[in-house]
Parts: sequence; C-alpha cells; structure tokens
Amino acid sequence: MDIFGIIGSLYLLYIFSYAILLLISDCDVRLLFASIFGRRKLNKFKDKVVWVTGASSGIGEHITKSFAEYGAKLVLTARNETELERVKRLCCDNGKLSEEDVLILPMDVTDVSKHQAAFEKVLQHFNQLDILINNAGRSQRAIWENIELPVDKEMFELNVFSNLSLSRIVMKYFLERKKGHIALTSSIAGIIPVPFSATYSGTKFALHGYYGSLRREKITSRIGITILCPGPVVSNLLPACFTEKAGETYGESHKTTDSRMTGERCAFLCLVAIANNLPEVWMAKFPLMLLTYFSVYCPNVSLWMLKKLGLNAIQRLRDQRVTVQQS
Ligand SMILES: *[C@@H]1O[C@H](CO)[C@@H](O)[C@H](O)[C@H]1NC(C)=O
Ligand SMILES: *[C@@H]1O[C@H](CO)[C@@H](O)[C@H](O)[C@H]1NC(C)=O
Ligand SMILES: CC(=O)N[C@H]1CO[C@H](CO)[C@@H](O)[C@@H]1O
Repeated sequence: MDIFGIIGSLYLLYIFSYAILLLISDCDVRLLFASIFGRRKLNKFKDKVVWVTGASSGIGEHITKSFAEYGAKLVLTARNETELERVKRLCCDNGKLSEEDVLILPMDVTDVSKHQAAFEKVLQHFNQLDILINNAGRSQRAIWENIELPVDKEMFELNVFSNLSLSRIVMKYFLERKKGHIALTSSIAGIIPVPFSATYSGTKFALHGYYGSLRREKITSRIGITILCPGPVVSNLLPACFTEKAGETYGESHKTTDSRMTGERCAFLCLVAIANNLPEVWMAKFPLMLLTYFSVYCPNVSLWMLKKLGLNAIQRLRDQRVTVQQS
C-alpha cells in the first residue's frame, strides 16, 4: 500500500471508530473521554463554593447532590423554600457537609432587582464564590402558530434575561478575582431546533449566542464557561412545561419506565464537563446522540430523515409518546 492508501485507511478507521463510539455513548465523544480519563479532576470541587439556581428539582437538584458528594459548599436558589430545605437535608446526609456549608437562598430569579443583594449574601456567608450554575428553565410543548406572544416573553424573561442578569453580577466579581466558572444548562434543543418547542428552542439558541460571545470576549482570562446540553432526562420537567397559552402548564409527567437518561448520570457528566473546563457538551441516550451529530454535520440528511420518519416518531423519541396532536 502506498502512503495515500495508508492515510486513506487510517481516515476510514477514524470515521468508523467515531461512528461506533456514537452508537454506544450517551454523550459527545470529547465528554466521553473526559468522563473516563478526567474523573480525578472532580476532586478539585472540594471546598469550592458553588451556587446552583433552580436547585429545588430536576437536573438542578441532581447537580447539587453530586457537588455535595465531592465536598463542595453550596448555595441553593429556587422559589420554593420547603423544597430547598429538603435538598439541603439530602446534601448534608452524606456526611461531608455541615449545616453551614449549605446556604439556602430562596428567590424568584425573574425578579432581577434581588440579584445583587442575593450575591452579597453569598459573599457574606462564604467569603467567596467559585462556580455559578445557571440551571435550565421550563420547557414547552406547543404548536408554533398558536403560541401566544406573552408566552414567548415570559419564557425569555425566565430562561434568558434572569440568567444574564445574575451572570453579569457574578462575572464582574470573577474578573476581579481573575478566576471562576459559569455553567449554564442549555439543552439539545439549543443545538437542534426541536419541533413543538419553538419558544424553548429560541431561548436556548439565545443563550448560546450570549455565552458564546462572552467566551470569545474572555478567551484570554482564566474564567471558564461551560454550556451543558442535556437531551431528555428523567425529571419532573414535563408537568411544568409551558404550552401555547399564557398561564397554562402541560400537567402530565413522565413515567419512570420512559427511556431517558437518569438524573444521576446527567449530573455526573455535567460535573465532569465543568471540572475539565469543556466549552460545550451534549448528553443524550441512543439514538438521540447520533441524530444530534447528524443535524449538526449533515443538516440536509437530518431534514430528509425527519420527513421520512414523521413528526410523531420524533415526539416519541423525546417523550416516549405524542405530546402534541396535530390536526
Ligand atoms: C413548595 O413545596 C411544597 C412541598 O413540595 C409544596 O407543598 C408547596 O405547595 C410548595 N410551595 C409553593 C409556593 O409552590
Ligand atoms: C444542503 O444544504 C445547504 C444549505 O441549506 C445547501 O447549500 C446545499 O446545497 C445542500 N446540499 C445538498 C446536497 O442538497
Ligand atoms: C441565574 C438564573 O437566573 N437562572 C435561571 C435561568 O432560567 C431558569 C428558568 O426557569 C431558572 O430556573 C434559573 O434559575
């Protein structure tokens, strides 16, 4: 075989192994390697101060518990104080954290006038802040042309503007300290626009724009920015979903038998991504991971597949059922 033959074969081998990895992996290839070879870095979270918003349920709750396992000190924010107390107890139960190591800071994050005071409370209590996790907002199941404008505005308020406001306050502090890490929960819907979640996809794409710009602006600083993009995860996201109508929620929940990534696995991968300072990570079970790669690298093929498979199949991949009936 001549030199071109060798190069060609190596290239084919590379493509082939990549494809195999994508078939078995529940996350993107870089994160997969980090989760195997970069695990030790998780120990550096010990005694770091981590502020998690949306910590009372879903992925936020799981991320909080994982940080507690690695000995990080925690600030928990969400609206419901009772639920935060419950999460705090779970965090302290592992014996690595004392009462003072977990600060409960109930707040409605859309009330941006409270952000500065809340941030000062964190510094008062811990004297420092190392990591901010802007956790994912509410999702949506709706038909594009029926979405009412107040729904769009409310979702941008919640998923975009409140996050920006808090990140800006914290960013100024990180820049003064010359270190820090901001992570935000986006979604696979921030990579592929998902049908029947127009506003949701819109808010997630907006976050990618805002934080992508921030990453480039601060490229020479030592401040980490990680965009976490989970696909379907077992969580109580569905009942709180927005629909098309202002003030309405979807109501039904997932079944525990639904084929989704567990909250624990998702949280573990999120921590690996942050510990290894990865810029953007994707997490989803087969075949969604493969479909995500297709949409990004072969958009034409993925649109063609969508046409062939049909919209109900896509809904089933996401929710294991058809959540939005079309007429
Ligand atoms: C907070 O959570 C508790 C326990 O789940 C629930 O009973 C209560 O209604 C919630 N409060 C609000 C304001 O949602
Ligand atoms: C794929 O899509 C791109 C952008 O929409 C277009 O420019 C290109 O011609 C398409 N390729 C094929 C083979 O259809
Ligand atoms: C920091 C911040 O405001 N985060 C919020 C981002 O948006 C979602 C929307 O629900 C909130 O849950 C987060 O707390």
